[in-house]
Amino acid sequence: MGLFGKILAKITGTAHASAADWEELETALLEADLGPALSKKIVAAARSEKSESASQAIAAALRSSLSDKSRELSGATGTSALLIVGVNGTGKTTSSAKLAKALSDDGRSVLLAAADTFRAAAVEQLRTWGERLDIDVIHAAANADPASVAFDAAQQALARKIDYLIVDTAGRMHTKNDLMDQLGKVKRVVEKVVPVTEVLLVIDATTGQNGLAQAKVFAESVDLTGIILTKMDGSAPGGIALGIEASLGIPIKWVGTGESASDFTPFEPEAYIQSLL
Ligand SMILES: Nc1nc2c(ncn2[C@@H]2O[C@H](COP(=O)(O)OP(=O)(O)O)[C@@H](O)[C@H]2O)c(=O)[nH]1
Ligand SMILES: [Mg+2]
Repeated sequence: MGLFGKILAKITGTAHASAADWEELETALLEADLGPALSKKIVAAARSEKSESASQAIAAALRSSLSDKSRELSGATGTSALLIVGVNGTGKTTSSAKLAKALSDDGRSVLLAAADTFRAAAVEQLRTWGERLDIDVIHAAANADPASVAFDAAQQALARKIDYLIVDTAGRMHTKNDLMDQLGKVKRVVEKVVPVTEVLLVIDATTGQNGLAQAKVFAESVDLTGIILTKMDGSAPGGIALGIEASLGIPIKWVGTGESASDFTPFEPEAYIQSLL
């Protein structure tokens, strides 16, 4: 039984769900990280229906809260650059490697760029992934300018006729403005060489509403094209996916479900809704 299964069974089974039942449903939705506005909307949708169809009404409300934008990864003819952005620890580096593997398994040529030059360990981490996956990683010495690493990588990707350049970026700097300026600069220099077809924000599902707040900050500063939702294998109730799409309208494109390279799947809206119910 999914997250709301128990309370749904209760509401659906009775002729008249009580006020307490509706409250219980709203609490269950809040606990699942849907956020207050969306939880209220879904309860209202369910209450407007007869009890027998309450679960269909909820499914419909959940479905309509998801983004209707394409979840396909967009690419250009020739080389496309994908920027991976987000707060430290959310899973940017791991997701960059996972995405590289997914595209490579799909027959595409891939190059990785280690543009989080603020921590030597971050560069090493991506290089280790590259060795393991047999995918080249463009890197520079620690503390090099991230934009120059990205620019160099873009030139190499173009010269080598690579399909996808995946740029792993830094997640923290002195101030939010520094970070956003840096991301803007990385994007601009890459665009001088190849089109940036995706800016993917990585969100850690276990951070709940805090992850949503982070997403809003990034969405205000950079044009995000999609989300990679990580750590969906953990204790996260997973409702955050709905909260994000309902409030930002940015489609979740990929989901991380573990620490190994193959723990990565495209987001399937219908299967996701069924798992919640
Ligand atoms: N369980 C789980 N762990 C993950 C997932 N994605 C990343 N991690 C772990 O989260 C930690 C931070 O990941 P990292 O890629 O270094 O984050 P970054 O700072 O954003 O680059 C690492 O220990 C990863 O193995 C996921 O989908 N599931
Ligand atoms: Mg990293």
